[in-house]
Amino acid sequence: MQQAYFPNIGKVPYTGTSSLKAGLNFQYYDADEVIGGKKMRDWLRFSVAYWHTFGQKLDDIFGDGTAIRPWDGLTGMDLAKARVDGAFEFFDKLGVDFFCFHDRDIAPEGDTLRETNKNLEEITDMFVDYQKTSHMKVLWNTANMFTNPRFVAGAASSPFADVFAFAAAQVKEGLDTAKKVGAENYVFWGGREGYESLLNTDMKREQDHLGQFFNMAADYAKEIGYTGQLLLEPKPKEPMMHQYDFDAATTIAFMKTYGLEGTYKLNLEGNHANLAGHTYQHEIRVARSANLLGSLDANQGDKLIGWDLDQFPTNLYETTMAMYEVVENGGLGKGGLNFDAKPRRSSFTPDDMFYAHIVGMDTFAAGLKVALKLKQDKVLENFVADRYSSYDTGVGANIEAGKEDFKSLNQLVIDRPQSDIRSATKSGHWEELEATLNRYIIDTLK
Ligand code: XLS
Ligand code: NI
Ligand code: NI
Repeated sequence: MQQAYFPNIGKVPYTGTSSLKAGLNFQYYDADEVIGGKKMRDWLRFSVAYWHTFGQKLDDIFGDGTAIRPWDGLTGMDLAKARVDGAFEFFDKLGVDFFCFHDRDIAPEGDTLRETNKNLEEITDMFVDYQKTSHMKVLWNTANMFTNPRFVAGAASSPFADVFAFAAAQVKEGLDTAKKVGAENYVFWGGREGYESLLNTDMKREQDHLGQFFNMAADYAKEIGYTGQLLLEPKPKEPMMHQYDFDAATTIAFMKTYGLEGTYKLNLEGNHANLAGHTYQHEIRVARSANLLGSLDANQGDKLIGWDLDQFPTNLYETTMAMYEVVENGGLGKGGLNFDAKPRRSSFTPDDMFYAHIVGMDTFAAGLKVALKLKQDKVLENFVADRYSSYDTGVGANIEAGKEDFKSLNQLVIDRPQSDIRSATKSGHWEELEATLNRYIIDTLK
């Protein structure tokens, strides 16, 4: 490391909850503490998103970037290299084990793809060197196929065959990169894989091309012996009016249509869930039920602005329920929690980069603690088991065993009076469960 990019910041320590004031310390995240049979770092597998943390200028559609960064003033490959040095200092001081990047986050584009790849490889050589002297791993890498104007109408779903070829070449390099840096996953987020208007779109043809593209990618990964997990990241819209990988359920249907369930899993993001009209927990539950939970992009949206804001996660209820699903899943396997999040435009100093990650990590660590306690006491399991217990014996068990039909069931209920059938249902006690959840959060974190 040539110079310190964050000279005023040391390694972020774990201090526990002795102070009410937050600072450059963790109050809940104690990386090596074993809870629920695993170290916290292994439950949570935190990852820093290269684009937001080292690329963001913190601009918005009405205003220029506000970010003050140690590499301001540099350009081109000098900027790219300074960011690598700064990034590895940041990872080390924050105490994370993983990072994620798009190809275009780490190096500038040249005039041809060949020149672009050369720039990219110079930077990934630096990654590989740093990986030898640190414990840092790549959670996933991906191809940015939405910024360059050639992707105006999509990448693999573009109406233009040459653009499909460019996308293929870019993902080929992406998978080679994944193998080179040992990425545990490779992600496809279909930034512009959707449409703006059906008036000019052949939806079936675009989806067929996209399905074919994912199969070609899986074939190439196999051919080069890349063994990481391939992931699709659903999002309903933005920048397109409609994105084909709308949400977990839609993407699973797409995967089944194009024979991708054996080779791909899902990467799910909190803010994307909200844009699709779901909770984060819903999306994770859908994936988990289908055995397709791959990895998580950790961020949150805002009730007051309906857009992909990529806020750092600070909502304890959301992180508790997300971690509840992760605990039920037995962990995240090769996946992790990638902070696809940026500080607000008004939080523009370099130490905000630390504060933002610290609150995200602590909020997920706190959520993990509550989730494990809920699970240990079987609070929800017992309630849910009782709620469905009529399927454990008698006619319920017969239905599940396929031993009943419409005629036999008709026979069973045709003469039963209304007063009698009311006694067959039970209250869901939603509010009572929420009160219990409040108690668990307050008591576990005190
Ligand atoms: C955008 C997506 C993007 C992916 C990676 O909304 O979340 O950041 O995670 O391309
Ligand atoms: Ni997003
Ligand atoms: Ni994302």
